[in-house]
Amino acid sequence: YSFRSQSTISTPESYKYNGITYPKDSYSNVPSSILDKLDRNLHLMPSHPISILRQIVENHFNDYKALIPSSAIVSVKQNFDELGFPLNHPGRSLTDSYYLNKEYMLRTHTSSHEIESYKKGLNKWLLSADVFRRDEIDSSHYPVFHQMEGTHIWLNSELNQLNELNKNLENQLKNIPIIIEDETKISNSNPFQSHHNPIYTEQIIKHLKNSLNSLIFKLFGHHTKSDGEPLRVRWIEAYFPFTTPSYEVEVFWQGEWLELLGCGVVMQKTLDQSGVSDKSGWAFGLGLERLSMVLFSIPDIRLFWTSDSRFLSQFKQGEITTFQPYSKFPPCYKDMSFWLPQTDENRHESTSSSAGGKTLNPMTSQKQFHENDYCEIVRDVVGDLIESVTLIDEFTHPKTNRKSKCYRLNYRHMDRNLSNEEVNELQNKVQARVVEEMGIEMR
Ligand code: FA5
Ligand code: MG
Repeated sequence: YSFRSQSTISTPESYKYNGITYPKDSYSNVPSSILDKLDRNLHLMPSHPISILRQIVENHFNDYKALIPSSAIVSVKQNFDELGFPLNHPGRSLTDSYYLNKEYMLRTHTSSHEIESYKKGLNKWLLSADVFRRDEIDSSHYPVFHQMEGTHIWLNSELNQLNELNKNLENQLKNIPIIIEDETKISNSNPFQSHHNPIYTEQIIKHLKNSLNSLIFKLFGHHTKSDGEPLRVRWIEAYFPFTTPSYEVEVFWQGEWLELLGCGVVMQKTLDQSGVSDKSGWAFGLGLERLSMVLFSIPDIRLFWTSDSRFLSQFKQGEITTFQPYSKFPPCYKDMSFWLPQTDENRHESTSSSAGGKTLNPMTSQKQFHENDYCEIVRDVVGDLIESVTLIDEFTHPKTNRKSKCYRLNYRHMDRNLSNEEVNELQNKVQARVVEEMGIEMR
């Protein structure tokens, strides 16, 4: 792991948003194409699938306060520091996150709003927003997606009510065709918090599980009835710096376990920082795209961003309906083979302190190849016409030790045919940019 900078991708001269200017520095890596996404607010367009799902979850948890944060720009403090992310956590890297500058970034998760929400004195709330992560390119990854955070906390003096609350929830869950496979256990690797009364922590965990299981049944219930097979839901152990114990929930869907959300018992330190040391409870963070793709049968994550009415007109507020694909236009792929930059990185690496995680120098080992940097340039040139970028070959020259990679760029327009000339032109542009900005050499 190293804290590496991406290449000089086309970023605006300076970052201005809502009348605030964010001076650029060596961390700045938000391309204009991503900034343009800040005002799209898919989660607020009434009959967009992301928003439909948000509203269904909000209706399910109808006594929770629904919050919408005002801006995707948060401080690094909010997104990472206050939540206990160690300085060398990979999520902080410039290859994984978007920074306006050293201090401000695009939130990578809705947990970045936990503390400000607890500070409002709210005990039960849901918060939905767009989140931003640099990532690979395929049908389920897009640099912007949506999450919903949810929490329920109680005054410690009220935790004795939990037993009763759980009984009620368990009664509601009684006769539903859902198989819950609980693979979690109490263990040292996923510990309770030392100052918590374990009897109450167990009740909090039960309440978390009951609440989320009932949501999952609400969302998937109608699917299970149609094919007669009971839905399988799995709880597994997880790790997050801001919860312990921590869990992930998966559903068995079309032959695979699909991760829906992360959750856990809120770290007391988070509540202390929010001025509510006398409370404890649970939190979860749910991926809205991932759930929508399953529930509405949406095959490609780019479809959420289309303005084509053949997509948008299919959905109605309050209803989960199956997407009817309109004619898919043919793909067109082009391969690109290149030699990675010849670096003296081994020498550099051993003298640099970045590996220790203390000095975060983004310029260190700038020439190292990272796939996210490559994908970012592809997205910057090609926009949503790129469907996937796949590594299809990799090899090291036996004599020179030079490394080579071959990527297949799969182009497809959602709404029309692409001509071969058009794709060639795009491919050439990508090629010119990656050669110039990543120091790689075409083969
Ligand atoms: C988080 O982001 C934590 N903040 C969740 C959390 C909240 C834990 C509160 C504890 C308490 P994670 O990176 O696993 O965790 O993302 C949470 C969910 O977002 C995933 O389960 C998945 O549904 C969705 N998600 C994550 N990455 C992507 C992606 N690249 N594309 C689409 N959905 C994603
Ligand atoms: Mg996860």
